[in-house]
Amino acid sequence: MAQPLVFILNGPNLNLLGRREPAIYGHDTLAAIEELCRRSGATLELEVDFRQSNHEGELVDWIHEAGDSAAGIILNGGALTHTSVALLDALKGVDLPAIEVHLSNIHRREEFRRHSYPAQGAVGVIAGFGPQSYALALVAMANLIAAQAPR
Ligand code: CA2
Repeated sequence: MAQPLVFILNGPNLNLLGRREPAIYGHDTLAAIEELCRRSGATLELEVDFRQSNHEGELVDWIHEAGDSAAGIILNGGALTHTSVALLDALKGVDLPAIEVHLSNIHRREEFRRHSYPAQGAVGVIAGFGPQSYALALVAMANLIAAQAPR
């Protein structure tokens, strides 16, 4: 039987990970985080579609695409987290469980990072555990999907 598909969507500048600001975001590249997600997904029997874009509209399009083809969305909106009503509306527009993730603990940082728009459309938020935030989100997503599945 096909495994449930989870979209893991990453926003602006996350492609720069591992090259700058290691004190905040660590030394792992986004490719290394994708590999972690693939391994965690395989253990949890989830198929992972991992993407990154620097463009808000492309992220909105991918959320819509997930609505047609996926069982759940894990979103690190990057800086768009703090500005994008469009990402929130897109999450609200699809009938899927969503989990917001962040590498850093956004509540320990500048005031402007403490508010998230997409969080209002998410089941929950996991922040501050570095790349492990993604692995923890996959465990939570596996539980959400299993709870929905017909028994
Ligand atoms: O902690 C997170 O995961 C963030 O979503 C990362 C975003 C930031 O704007 C959010 O407030 C929290 C930043 C993405 C990565 O930015 C980099 C910039 C320069 C070098 C490396 C990464």
